[in-house]
Amino acid sequence: MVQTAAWVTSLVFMSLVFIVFGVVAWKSRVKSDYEHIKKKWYKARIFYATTLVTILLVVCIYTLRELPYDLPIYGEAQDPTIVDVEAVQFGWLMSETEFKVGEPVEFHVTSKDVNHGFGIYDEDLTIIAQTQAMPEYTNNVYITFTKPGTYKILCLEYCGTAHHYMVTEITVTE
Ligand SMILES: [Cu+2]
Repeated sequence: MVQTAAWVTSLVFMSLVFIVFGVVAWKSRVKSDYEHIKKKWYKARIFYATTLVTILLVVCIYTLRELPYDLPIYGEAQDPTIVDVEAVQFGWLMSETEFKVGEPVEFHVTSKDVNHGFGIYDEDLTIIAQTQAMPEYTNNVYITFTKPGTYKILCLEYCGTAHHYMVTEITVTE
């Protein structure tokens, strides 16, 4: 169904392009005075350019003013639980693995050896947060778990022959 719709849409647009090219080619054989058309459409061009730049500026200012996006989602009044995470070939060293629903958690993620990826997965193995685990650098992940359960930490970056063993679990209780 989608494939047929894509085919039909493509054919319609290809025909349109073909027709437009044909008409332009046909018309180009006739000499005519373009001065008034030029004047009219140069004005339109300036109008569209100004409108576009204005819209883009407004959108940019509106969407980028909250940068950086990695700010904690919890309020400043709340004390987050700081968890030190160290990735090693091939496992995870974590200062804490048990959390409560609604408790703001701040993972400080680094690596002892090579680049790894720190990915938190829920019970359906859907990724809910991630960052890079890099040697000599700490990345922060802020998360407040909303559902109790056993979550998995998987390495997201191929880091060596036993990369697939880099799995650990954390538990979240009510
Ligand atoms: Cu790894």
